[in-house]
Amino acid sequence: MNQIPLGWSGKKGEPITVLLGAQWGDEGKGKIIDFLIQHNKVDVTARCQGGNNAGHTVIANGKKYDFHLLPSGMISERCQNVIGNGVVVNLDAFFSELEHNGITTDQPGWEKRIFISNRAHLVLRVHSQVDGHQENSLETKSKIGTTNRGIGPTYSSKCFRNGIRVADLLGNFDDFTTRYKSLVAHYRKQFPSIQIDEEDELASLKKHAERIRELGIVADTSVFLHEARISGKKILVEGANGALLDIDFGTYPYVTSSNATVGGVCTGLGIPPTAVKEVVGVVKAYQTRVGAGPFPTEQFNEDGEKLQQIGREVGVTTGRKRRCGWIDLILLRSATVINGFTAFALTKVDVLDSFRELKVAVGYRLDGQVLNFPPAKASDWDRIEVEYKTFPGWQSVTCEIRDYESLPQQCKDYISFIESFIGVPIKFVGVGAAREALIVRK
Ligand code: 2SA
Ligand code: GDP
Ligand code: MG
Repeated sequence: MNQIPLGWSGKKGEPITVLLGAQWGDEGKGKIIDFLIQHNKVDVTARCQGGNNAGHTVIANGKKYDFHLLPSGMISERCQNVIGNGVVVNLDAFFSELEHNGITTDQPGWEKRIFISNRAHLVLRVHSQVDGHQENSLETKSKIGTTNRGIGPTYSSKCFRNGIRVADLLGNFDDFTTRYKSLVAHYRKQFPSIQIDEEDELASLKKHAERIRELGIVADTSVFLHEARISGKKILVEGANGALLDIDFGTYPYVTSSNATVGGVCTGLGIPPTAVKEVVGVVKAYQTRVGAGPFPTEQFNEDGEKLQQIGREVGVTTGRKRRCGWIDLILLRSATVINGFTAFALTKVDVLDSFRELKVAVGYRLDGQVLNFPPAKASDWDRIEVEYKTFPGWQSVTCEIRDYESLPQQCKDYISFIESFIGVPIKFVGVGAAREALIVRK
């Protein structure tokens, strides 16, 4: 393992910027991260939670990258990248993602720019199989609609305390084998029909162990981040999924299995809350969700279809169609209460260009009572009545616009309303998928 010397000096260090999804994921985090890396001259990007369930798209250098487990900073040769202890790591996916995105071929020395935490938990084949079995065992209306990547079962193993960490893989392989077999046996008792070729997976893990040992990419990443901070390096944390998928504050149980809100940054990287300065929330100008679960502003009509088609709302990891609806400011406000956003990036505004009318959710009622915060009980969601404010559309093309003032007045009114309702400045406005299709407000 890569030993990083801990130069404890009590120095405060460079403040950290955090970027988080403020809805159900797929807000366009990848694109904003790519912008911030260049604009703020970021030295280190770090993932703190989730695994290869995420799908972050970055369009740059005339190429489309899709990152699932890798931090998006991998495309930038100036950036070092961290997969923190809070991330669950599938090593097959790690190496195939590096190859698929051309990192191993186009970027000699890439291995000097990525560190995996020795405390990160491994996603094993048994976890992926259990993910599928658990979903299949649920009645249709209770299915979560997971990405089937074994994320939930891996976090379950972590909490059950029989999970296996990257450090275990780099230790004595006989000990690792014992732990591995006992984990598989544990799940076989619960799901007798799972099919795991243990010897085959162990052989593959042994190869991975040799490769990551040779590459020297496993480290105590909290020490690495501490050292980076005190030596004045700029760190950007890349949240995955989104606030409404958070295991505690999301639409439970229709959530992912990690904290996608700001608390997950500290626990998932081993950094103190006092190190975090900016918390940028990425917000889509409308709302989407992939997988099952409550979605009060979902549109089962032409508007919903139009958003899906114009916005090309298809899952980056699974290829599933995303459900679509109007932006929900009650949910955005709750995400802001939890995350303390200091700025928003409002993305995909161009997708709304052709709409004659737009709606924004501004109130919830449950059994006639005004609700200021989303319900905690899953069954309450079905009875929520949404109050909307309607806006006229701007019906003109925005994708070439680069300065805020040149946006159509109706578009600025829509943006200003969101901004004043939540009380967080919208600093970035996305008007297209390309790197340059972004308005940065002064
Ligand atoms: P899981 O697999 O246990 O994390 O699934 C639990 C719920 O979390 C949702 N989830 C996501 N939602 C949006 N985007 C995600 N990433 C991919 C993307 C999704 C895809 O970028 O498009 O390709 O389908 C993501 N990952 C997890 C999931 O849909 C469940 O509702
Ligand atoms: P992430 O998971 O938050 O990184 O988002 P995804 O990559 O899953 O989905 C966002 C999609 O929207 C990607 O296809 C992006 O290329 C695209 N995108 C990002 N910002 C914009 C924007 O402002 N306008 C348009 N039209 N597309 C955008
Ligand atoms: Mg995504």
